Amino acid sequence: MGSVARVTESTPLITSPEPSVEGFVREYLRELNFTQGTVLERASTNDKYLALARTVRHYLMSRWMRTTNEHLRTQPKAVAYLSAEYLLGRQLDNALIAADLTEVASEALASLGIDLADLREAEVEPGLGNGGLGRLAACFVDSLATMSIPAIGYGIRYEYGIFRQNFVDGWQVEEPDHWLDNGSPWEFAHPEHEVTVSFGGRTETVTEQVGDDTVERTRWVPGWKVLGVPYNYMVPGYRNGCVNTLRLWSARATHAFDLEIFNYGDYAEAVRAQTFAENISKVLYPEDSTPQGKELRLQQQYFFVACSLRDFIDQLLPEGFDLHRLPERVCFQLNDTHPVIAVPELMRILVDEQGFAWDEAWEVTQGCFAYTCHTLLPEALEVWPVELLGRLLPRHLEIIYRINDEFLDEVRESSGDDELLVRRMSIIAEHPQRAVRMAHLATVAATKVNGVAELHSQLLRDKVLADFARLWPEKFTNVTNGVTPRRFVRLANPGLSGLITEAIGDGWVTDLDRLRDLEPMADDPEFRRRFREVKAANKERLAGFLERRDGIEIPADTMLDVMVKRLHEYKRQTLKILHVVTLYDRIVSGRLDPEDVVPRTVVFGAKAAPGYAMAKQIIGLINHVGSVVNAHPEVSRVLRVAFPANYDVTVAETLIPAADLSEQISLAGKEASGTGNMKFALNGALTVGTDDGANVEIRQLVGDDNFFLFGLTEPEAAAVAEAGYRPSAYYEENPVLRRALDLVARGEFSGGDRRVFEPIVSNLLGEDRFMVLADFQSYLDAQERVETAYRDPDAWSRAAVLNVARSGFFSSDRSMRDYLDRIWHAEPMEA
Ligand code: B1H
Repeated sequence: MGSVARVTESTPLITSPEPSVEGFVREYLRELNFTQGTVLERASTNDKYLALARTVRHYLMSRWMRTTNEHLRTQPKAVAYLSAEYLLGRQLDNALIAADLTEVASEALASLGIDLADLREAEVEPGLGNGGLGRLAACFVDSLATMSIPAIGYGIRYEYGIFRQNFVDGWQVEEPDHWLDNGSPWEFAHPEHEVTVSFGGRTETVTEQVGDDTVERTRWVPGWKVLGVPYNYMVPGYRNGCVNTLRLWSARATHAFDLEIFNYGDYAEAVRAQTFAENISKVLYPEDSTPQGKELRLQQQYFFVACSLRDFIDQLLPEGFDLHRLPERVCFQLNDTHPVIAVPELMRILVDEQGFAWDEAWEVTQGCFAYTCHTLLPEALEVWPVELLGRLLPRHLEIIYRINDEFLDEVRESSGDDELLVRRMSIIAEHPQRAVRMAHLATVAATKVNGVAELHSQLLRDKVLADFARLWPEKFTNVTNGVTPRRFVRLANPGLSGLITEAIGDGWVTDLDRLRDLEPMADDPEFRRRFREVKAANKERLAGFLERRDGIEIPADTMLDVMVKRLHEYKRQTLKILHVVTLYDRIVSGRLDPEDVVPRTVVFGAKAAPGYAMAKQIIGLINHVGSVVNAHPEVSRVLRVAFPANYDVTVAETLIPAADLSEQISLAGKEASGTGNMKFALNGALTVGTDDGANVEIRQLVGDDNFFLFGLTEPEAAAVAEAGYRPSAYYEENPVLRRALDLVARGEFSGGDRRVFEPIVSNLLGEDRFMVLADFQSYLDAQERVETAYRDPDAWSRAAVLNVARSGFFSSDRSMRDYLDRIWHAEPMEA
């Protein structure tokens, strides 16, 4: 703690080797022999992979050191991205591509009789996130590095990431994700930079003499402490010399804590205490969008945020830096409410530790934070019971109360004491229990609040945070999400990347708007033919992958219809499966000649939160429908269902480039943005989708002719809900829907057992909160249009190419530019 000197001047660096095949072989064998401690003949695949990962690091190392030194030396305004999740995906290929080393490495390994492709497969991806929110953070740090923005990502080094999903008889079973077991060659532990984090205890008031005045100060007397050890990960920019840092914190027991107990002679208790402390970074909570108010989760949030603020102030600012000027040096971007406890933490540092007056501290704090909201679902807005927060962080609770008091005074003043409004806006909710509303705290503290797509930001202003938007209209802004073209096109789709580069040069990788230059190619039959070739090859690659990985067989030459995302009722996987059931029913009952059906393979990928019973039921339904469909001799000639278990970033990278049709079918007004939708469009899939989240912007850009729109709009859905939605009316009036639901209800997919899927059926008929039945017919109609369009390969591939050409906007580089212009006001470093 503080024992390590700050780097203020550049020390001499050993420079990274120049890339050459011979050089790479040398570096590689040195790693294998000297670090891995083995020889080629006896090396396991994992040995070879670890040696390769470390070798690749050599080539990025001096860029990393140089980038870090430059940041420390020039002290530019930096972005500190605070996120409880980073869904990184495999690191090897990304590092190779960033360093432009793929060919050198591949040749070097080949000369040693090693296939690079085999080693890629040995990497277990760090799954330190649930879904879109965590993957977005990973895309953002990639873009920040590629744009040479001084930035650091802060988060948690979970020992267990998102669970591994297995299916047993079609039902989800979770297993722990031992991602660190085979070694973690991409991280650098720095125990010498450990940070102490306090919890519990009480507060007390002390009187201090300041000059002639006596002042009262509050002091936190904590009950227990843990240590945070930083683990650094390289975040390489794409071939630009910049390598930023992702710093993830791991919890350890404090030495003092152990000693005290050891002195009592209770060894076992001391070890137990250690385990208790280390539990904090043990496991990622697997809820996507509906947080459970668990104590350990609040501990995680405070833990990583306290470590990160300390680290930024102590390690990244020069000694003696005047913290009044902190907003000139940093913007802490809050990725949803999970890190919002950073707000009272910074206040505590400034007021209690630095002796700032409250108002001064508040001004600094308000200048340092910005908040991104990622949801519209009321149940997803985090609240912490006051009882729990006060027990774990008593000083922070006091600070939150004072922030609230002063804020509510402002509300009273501006509203003429509208007490209803005051109650609605209060940071403290009174019902059903007294609790801290983290989104309100974030909104009050932040310089800017942004939604993640145009529609979402509008709904935040009009509905979710409407009172706040009326009070502070200028605080609210939008930044539409994006995805990194490096991983999701260049790395995942080498075939398409090659085709694009041949046509328009390789500038698109870092300037995705250039994809516009492809537009004329959409009318070139030869280009379309080659585009189809690439698609076909990607389908073949996918078929091989699923065959090897899951033993799933995918027929060649069918329309690949893909729905991959977390399992959630609002995303409406049930709507998709009801479409499959309808096709099945029509064929089996002889109403539809299989000859008239466009053969398609429907692929699902989805994890359900382990405690989300309905989501797990839906997974069971998909698998059971799939088994019946795939086993049916007539139906399976034209319709297949594939549901590979454990959908993750690695699966996404082979699946998305092969897709023809992208399913984005949430009820309008529920999906904040979606980012899978962007990845599909960029890889030349057409979207069938509702007017929701970023679908709205995708459709505007690619054009109505190249997008299959269906369903209620958000205002329509709101009106239906207002008028009193009756799902059973749709069931009664639509025979096609009735037949499909009846099949499920009668046990067609559960061996005749009507009880198995009864909860799904009765939920749809009784409540159907996300209006699956209301949108059913419109969805079937859209799928008819899909079939018609797919029958004309030339027209389809024209539309697909236009999707690629017009989706450059969805690069996360563009998202970064928007954050820089609207929120961060930071500048790129000189090259
Ligand atoms: C999104 C979450 C989320 N929104 C709570 N909210 C979590 C909420 O662990 N938790 O408790 C975890 C995740 N994730 C997603 O963010 C939205 O649903 C997507 O629409 C959006 O594209 C994505 C990125 O903005």
